[in-house]
Amino acid sequence: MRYAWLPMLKKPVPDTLQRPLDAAKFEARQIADPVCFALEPALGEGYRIEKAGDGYTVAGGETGVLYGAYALIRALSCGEALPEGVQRPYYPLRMINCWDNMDGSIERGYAGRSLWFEGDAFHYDPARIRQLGRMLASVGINVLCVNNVNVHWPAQQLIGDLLPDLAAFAGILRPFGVRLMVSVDFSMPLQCGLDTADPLDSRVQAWWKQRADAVYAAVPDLAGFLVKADSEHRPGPNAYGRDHAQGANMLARALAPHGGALVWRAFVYNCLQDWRDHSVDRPCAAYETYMPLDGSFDDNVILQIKNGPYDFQVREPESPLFFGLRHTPMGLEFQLAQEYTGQQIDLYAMPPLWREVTDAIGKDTVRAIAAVSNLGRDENWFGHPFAALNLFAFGLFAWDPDGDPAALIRCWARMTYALTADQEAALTDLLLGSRAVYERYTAPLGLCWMVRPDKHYGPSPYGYEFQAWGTYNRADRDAVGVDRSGRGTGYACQYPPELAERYADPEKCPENLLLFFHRLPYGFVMRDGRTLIQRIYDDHFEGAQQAEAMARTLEALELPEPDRSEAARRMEKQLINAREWRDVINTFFHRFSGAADEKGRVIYP
Ligand code: GCV
Repeated sequence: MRYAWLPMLKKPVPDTLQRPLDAAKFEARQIADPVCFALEPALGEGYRIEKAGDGYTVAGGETGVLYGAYALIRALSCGEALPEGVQRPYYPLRMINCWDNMDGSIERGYAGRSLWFEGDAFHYDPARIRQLGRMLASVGINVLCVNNVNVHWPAQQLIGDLLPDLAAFAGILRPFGVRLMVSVDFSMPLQCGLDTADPLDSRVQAWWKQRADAVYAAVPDLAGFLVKADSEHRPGPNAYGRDHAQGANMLARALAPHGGALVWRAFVYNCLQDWRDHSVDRPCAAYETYMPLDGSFDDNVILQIKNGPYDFQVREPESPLFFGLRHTPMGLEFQLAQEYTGQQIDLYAMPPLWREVTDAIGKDTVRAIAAVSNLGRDENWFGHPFAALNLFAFGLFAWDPDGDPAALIRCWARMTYALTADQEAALTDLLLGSRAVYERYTAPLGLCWMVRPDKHYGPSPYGYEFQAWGTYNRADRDAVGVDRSGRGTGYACQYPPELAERYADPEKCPENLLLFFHRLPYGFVMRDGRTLIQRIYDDHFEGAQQAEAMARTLEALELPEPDRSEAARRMEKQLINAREWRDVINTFFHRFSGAADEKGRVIYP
């Protein structure tokens, strides 16, 4: 069992740890001695580190001392200055959402089976779960949602018969400052003898209140419930003619006496759309649902919104809800599992994406930050050894969203491998540029959904075209894309005026979103004078070429085994994928447009 970063922490964690302070003392002794701890409860998750003679003093609140110990370890192992003054996390809720099913599978999981479920029960190696707690604490992640937002039987029982098991699991993570959250099924009262799950029915309200009381009796520090409702066939309040505020508030009121949060996902759209119907446009859906409800949610509700209006596509604009909602507590949802971005085979380092999003929406627009986990039971936890970076950097980003993406990547590289300065710089650059390369060979210019249906790996430009998911590129012999300006579906009008105007004008729209917002003829002239079709060809050819260059860089890094072989094996697959994307997409558009490549490269007939 390898610990993805901090390789110097070789010792397993004793199972006697009870509190974050115990864990902090244990961790600090692995690297720096003497380290003294001063418990200052008022600092909460915050900490302060000071040099004291030959050693250090770490002062902090109950969990802050643990975070301080890890910050000290990071600073010492990266050769960086100690953080000055009191450090506090920017976002109080820094959560991973684990889409783990109780049969042991993980929805969109690319690193093996669940670390804690198997055979419809909790089933885990406690030592490994302690390592997990350690790994999460080392980057400040403080909440883990234990089960898939698609709640499949018997996961409903996590807040029923399985409560003792949930409590035992929570107990293992508690010393690491990690609290649990549970995804719940809105229709659960129906499965427990009531004839309705209507949120305005007093019996339903009483049922949830009694459930919440029982849950908190077993797990007093539970972070709350996470809910996917009226989304992709999940039950929700709409079935009873109730809106999402009514649904969310009913659950929130059951949790409120216990200090729990109700995290309600805004991933709501019609997944039974008729592709023939051009009047419905999926990206419009969430805004249409939630804007009229602004101000109606209780204080302990957090509306968790995916970064873009679709679904973790390679390039999307930020969800317009972040700009529109004024009186609703919001959470921002990213996905570390690379569902549409290479599935932990292709390299795709995410820190630049997160920074782009918080810069665009304003980091203080949201009060919580969550990411779909990329963890699994694989020996190295992540499938691709470099996919560890995304979890590592996510935790630190959630702590300090002003962190520089390149610095986060460099820090991970330094803590994970003993590289020369040149190798470290090469690995940092490789990862920093990996997102742009992936975007280029797969989906440049904001064209979404040209991916193989269901699996979501590899190209299939027609795969989602005639389906019910609301995912169309509408390519024909003249043009490609959907007009989302006011002349078209009107999606661009959901943004504040200045942004709306920019997005709605093809001359002003950021080029990387051009085909997200516009339907354009292949002869459309881009800002640098190239035609749209030529730009599509160029990007795919150049993206695949850049992937080849990445493979050469990787080889030259001479990483230690087993990471070297594992990364090389995955890179071979990435190259196959990149060539496939290049050729399929170029051929697709060549067949429609009939336009030759100006540079005479091979486009298959
Ligand atoms: C958990 C996408 C994924 C689904 C996922 C869903 C969601 O549609 O493909 O696997 O379901 O998003 O975020 O709820």
